[in-house]
Amino acid sequence: MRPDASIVHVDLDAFFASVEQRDKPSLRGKPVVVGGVGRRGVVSTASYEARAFGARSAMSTAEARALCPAGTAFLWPRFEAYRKSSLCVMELLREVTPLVEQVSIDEAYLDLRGADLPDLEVTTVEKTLTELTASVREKTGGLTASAGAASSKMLAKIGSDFNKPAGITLIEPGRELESLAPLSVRVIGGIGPATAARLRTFGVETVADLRRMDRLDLTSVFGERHGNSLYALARAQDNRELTLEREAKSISAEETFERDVHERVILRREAERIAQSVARRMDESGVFGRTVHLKVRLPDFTAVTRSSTPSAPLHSWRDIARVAIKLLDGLDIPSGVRLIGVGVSGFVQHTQEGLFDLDERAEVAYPEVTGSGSTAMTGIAETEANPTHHDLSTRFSPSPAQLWRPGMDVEHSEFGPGWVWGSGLGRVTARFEGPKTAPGPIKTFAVDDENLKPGEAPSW
Ligand code: TTP
Ligand code: MG
Repeated sequence: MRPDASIVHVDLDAFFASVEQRDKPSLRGKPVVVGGVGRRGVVSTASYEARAFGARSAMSTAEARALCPAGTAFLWPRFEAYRKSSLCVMELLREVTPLVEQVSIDEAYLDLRGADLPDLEVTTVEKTLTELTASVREKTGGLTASAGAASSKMLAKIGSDFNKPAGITLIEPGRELESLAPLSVRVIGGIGPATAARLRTFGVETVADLRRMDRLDLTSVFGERHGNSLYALARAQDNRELTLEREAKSISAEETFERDVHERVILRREAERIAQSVARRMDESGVFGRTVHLKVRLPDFTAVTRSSTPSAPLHSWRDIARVAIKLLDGLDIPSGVRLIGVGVSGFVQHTQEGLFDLDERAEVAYPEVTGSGSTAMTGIAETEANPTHHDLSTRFSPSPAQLWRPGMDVEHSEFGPGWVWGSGLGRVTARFEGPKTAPGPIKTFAVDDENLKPGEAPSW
């Protein structure tokens, strides 16, 4: 523990949902749920308005739908938009101090010892946090951050969580234990619902209660490692420094063949096998990757590389293999291949496994000719327009290549930029507004209307 509150933790509030509300002015102040919107979808995050109804990260979207009122927006994630905002915030943090440890897309630790400050007194640190969160709000077009400052990482993180959203909390050096004592043990990172429930059976609710437990009791109940760490955390013992080295920037694997391979089928199979090993390692690190790289070495040892960045981050080996094989199919390799490699870079940290394990087919708004059952509307239109019967004739229309997912950015040749509000029954409804406009008009088009195209994440 440091003698000063020079460790800061910054975490954006309802990050994905706040970006949606910034970019879609008609959703400001309204319940917004971001995640997989299909039958097996999982909530990534909910706006604070939706949290009031009980919607939470990691809950099934079906459950969130049951909890939230009609008119709640259920949107697919737009990673490109989140990444742009995240980059902007991380840049601002690095202006305060070069000592920044980014821990996820919306969260980082800062070491103020690297900042250009006259001192590290409580008032100076507080002023720094106020200015920092104000500049985040200004430079991101209105996103809010919460921040905590303290003498250790553990306490800085507790601080940033303490007064969310848009809260600043400084835990005064020397008063750590007394600040922590009345709080629920759940504030301590590493104490999840299971540990908390177990502790409750011993009458432990607060950190003060936890401090009354013997080390021996803790280790006999929770095991040596976990028990000792609980003992230390209850005493705010945390000497971790920031980890400044970036984690691995890419994960890749390659295979050299015993002979030069000409057969595409073998190359594709090998690409799949390598994708599986890459995906396994990504899984172990809990990351999704944005860019897939393919490397091919020809018999004369020249290397050919190609890469592709799909619109959403990938984590399943099938998706990685699909992109790699597409790259492979685009190569002209008459002389055969000596070596093939597949890699993934541009990692996004995810706390939750299988989060975007999307059931693509469940999301296709227009069933294929062989599809059974009726067409489902997806998106907000489902709750707001409440279609009572389905036009079965759309079942027999050719399935369009373009999937209009609720929330995605679009561009219309006449109406300009907007986003998909809902789709179904051969139609797509878009709302034409952006971060810098007032709430805009809603228009409906045929799904194959040539004037409507997928758009880019807007600038704010
Ligand atoms: P968090 O910072 O945990 O959550 P949050 O920013 O949405 O809300 P809070 O105000 O409580 O900080 O996560 C950041 C983003 O990461 C979140 O907006 C969406 C994504 N995420 C998931 O995709 N799945 C999850 O289970 C969690 C917790 C977050
Ligand atoms: Mg957050």
